[in-house]
Amino acid sequence: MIKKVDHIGIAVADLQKALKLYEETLGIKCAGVEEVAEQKVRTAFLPVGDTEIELLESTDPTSTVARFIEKRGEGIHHIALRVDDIKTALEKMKAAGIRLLDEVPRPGAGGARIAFLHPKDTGGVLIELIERG
Ligand code: CMX
Repeated sequence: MIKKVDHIGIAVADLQKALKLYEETLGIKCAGVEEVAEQKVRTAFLPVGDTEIELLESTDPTSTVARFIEKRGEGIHHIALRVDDIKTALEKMKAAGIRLLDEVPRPGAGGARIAFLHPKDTGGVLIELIERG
């Protein structure tokens, strides 16, 4: 069911400052920045090999990313796993007793369809399932 690690989401307090580290110090080129209004975040995608790093900066103090940084500080926020059929994948997760944070997939950055699983049911890791068109 899982095709690959699509991306690793990292919560950052200041996107420009984080990009300086990733681009200038680590030498990873940013492929684009996009605002996901529904999630109240600005995201930067940095392809690395077969996967990507997604930097997430909150655009509103009430966003989930702002709350995450307030509680836990900056750092790895989620792991996104690519699936071919997100609807079937969600049905399987639900049948396995995992709480779905999104019963119905919603739009993510880059035109993808995404849904999150509750980290309390997945060993403390926030997992995003992602289907790309
Ligand atoms: N990874 C692991 N655990 C997490 C977590 C994360 N990213 N975010 C929260 N938690 C834990 C908290 O530490 C807390 O645990 P304790 O009860 O032991 O303290 C528990 O989950 C509940 O957290 P909370 O802060 O009380 O509750 P929230 O209201 O912040 O909800 C969650 C947490 C995961 C349900 C919520 O963040 C959510 O719905 N996330 C999915 C959407 C999302 O993250 N969007 C941003 C990225 C968008 C994008 O990539 O485009």
